[in-house]
Amino acid sequence: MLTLCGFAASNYYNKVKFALLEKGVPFQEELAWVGQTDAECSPLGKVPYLKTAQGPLCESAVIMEYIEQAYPQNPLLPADPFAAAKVRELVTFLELHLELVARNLYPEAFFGSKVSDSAKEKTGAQLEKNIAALAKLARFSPFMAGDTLSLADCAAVVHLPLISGATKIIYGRDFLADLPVRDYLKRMGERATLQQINADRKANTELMLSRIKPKACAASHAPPRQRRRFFDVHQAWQRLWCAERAPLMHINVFKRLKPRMSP
Ligand SMILES: N[C@@H](CCC(=O)N[C@@H](CS)C(=O)NCC(=O)O)C(=O)O
Repeated sequence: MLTLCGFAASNYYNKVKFALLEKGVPFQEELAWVGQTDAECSPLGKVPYLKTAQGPLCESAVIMEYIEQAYPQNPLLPADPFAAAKVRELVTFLELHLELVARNLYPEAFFGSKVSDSAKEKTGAQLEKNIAALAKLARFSPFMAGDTLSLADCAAVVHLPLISGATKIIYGRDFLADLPVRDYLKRMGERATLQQINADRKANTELMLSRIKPKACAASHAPPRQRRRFFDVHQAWQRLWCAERAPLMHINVFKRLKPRMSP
């Protein structure tokens, strides 16, 4: 059986998990926090990675293609080569031009750290341009690529809420507000598969925060700045839970915060 490794607060982990659930492929999950990954499976220490009977695979895009080929049931790519390429185009846009750009904002948006004004300005301009371009490609009718659920939806349901949340917090405005993203996510949220992902993500986020809490509390003698940073992180998550539907995180930043919170 396939084993999906990583943690359920990760957007890239959930992208793969959503595909497995939608396709009805049996799998088990193995918890691997950043810093505790298997270097043989994921040489860069990133999650997710997938253990198969033939060996491990990392990089979510590669994993998705593997699952699609190895388990053709309930396809998430159209049979027609051009239509399949249009789906891949959307995934690339969402990840390369939106999510990876929006990541520049996460340290301040979700982790109580600071992003410079110049970085915010540059990121904002890139996002405006790239979101306008995405609007020309995405259909939302009712799915990202048209009338069929596809790999593009697996990426969209996990990345779009993060981009909305981060831009709302940093710029006071949801950069995706002019696209029918809200309705789309609401519609997608009616799927039992996404409800499961969201519930697991919430539980895993709480677990993740509880892992740093003892350290932060033990650090009550720590400098006020360290303690404040910890509470900022908690507040950001609270804000995100209330603000919208899918708080996820970029663990690089989290990793950087941990040593600072140690006594
Ligand atoms: N390109 C990778 C990105 C995965 C990724 O960045 N995962 C984050 C968690 S959401 C991670 O593992 N970050 C830790 C790190 O980069 O060291 C993929 O698609 O699998």
